[in-house]
Amino acid sequence: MPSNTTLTQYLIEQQRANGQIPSQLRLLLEVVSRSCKSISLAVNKGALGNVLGSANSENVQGEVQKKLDIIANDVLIEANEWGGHLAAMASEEMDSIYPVPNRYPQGEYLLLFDPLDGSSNIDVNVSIGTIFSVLKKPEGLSGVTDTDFLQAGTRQVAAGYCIYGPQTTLVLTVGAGVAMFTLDREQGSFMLTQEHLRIPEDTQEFAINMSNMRHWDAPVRRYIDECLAGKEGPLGKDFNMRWVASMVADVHRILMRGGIFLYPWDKRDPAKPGKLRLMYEANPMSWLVEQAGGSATNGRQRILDIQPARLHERVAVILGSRNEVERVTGYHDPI
Ligand code: AHM
Ligand code: MG
Repeated sequence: MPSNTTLTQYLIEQQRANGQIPSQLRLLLEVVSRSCKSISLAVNKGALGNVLGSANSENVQGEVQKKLDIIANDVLIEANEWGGHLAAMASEEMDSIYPVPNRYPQGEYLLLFDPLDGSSNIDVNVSIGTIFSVLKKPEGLSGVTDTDFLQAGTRQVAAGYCIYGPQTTLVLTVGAGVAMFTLDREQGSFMLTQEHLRIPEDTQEFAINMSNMRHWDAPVRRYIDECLAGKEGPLGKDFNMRWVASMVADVHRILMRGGIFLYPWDKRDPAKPGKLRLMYEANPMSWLVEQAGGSATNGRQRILDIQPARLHERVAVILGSRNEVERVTGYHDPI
């Protein structure tokens, strides 16, 4: 049901009702949402804006950067550095943290983001998105270092994503459930279109990159084999499969109608805990999923409880409908 509530109104109402959103945090979330509007415009222009294709550079994890990865990163930095609400930012696309320059006032929040998730889909016109997570800078010390960012996901004070798909949609939590806002391009505003999102506890839809099957570990192989066995198998139900290869799009579908998403540890590079990044992807998405009644683990422990050791740390991810996530987690040895 469309409403007349803008994102700004929603945040102010949350501030009044729950004391959930201090004004600096509200400012931060509004600036992030404005950045997402700009990124959405650039994404929509595509070839007309000369924004497609490779930037001929690599990020810290050795991945080739697309032009739009860099444009989105710059938009978020430029919009957020001067407002006085942040101490520093960290991005999947930058080697090190970006402390707010001395010429601007310093705030108490830390912003982390994957500026454009689903990079492999940019040039083929498939949904992509921006994922963000907000932490508070630990009190006491002046200046800001990497260590200030190394906080477990349970310490997030806000998290969300904006998906650039058939609609541009912002999904947000500040710890009081999950709300969804759709960009009204005529008005230039994000309008509240759904509140209190709930993920059904059961599902018959899984999302995994099946081409990696031969590299999976036994518990994940067992679970997917059981899904594929359908009604006649031990789970007693038929499953459907989806894999967009944009985490934002797969998680969005799960928030809308349930499902289970897996990007598990695999044997291709045994030293690598997973593909997805803990701080930029897994933590914000896990908090959203939990806030909507779902569950998120790395197979052996709750993702939000993981104490990060490094900024660009990777992690295995299993998230979505609670009963299925618990089932496959139960197939793993606990830590
Ligand atoms: P990115 O942040 O560089 O775009 O990589 C993360 C993406 C996720 O959005 C998606 O779930 C996954 O990588 C897809 O990986 P694969 O191509 O191995 O299926
Ligand atoms: Mg990503």
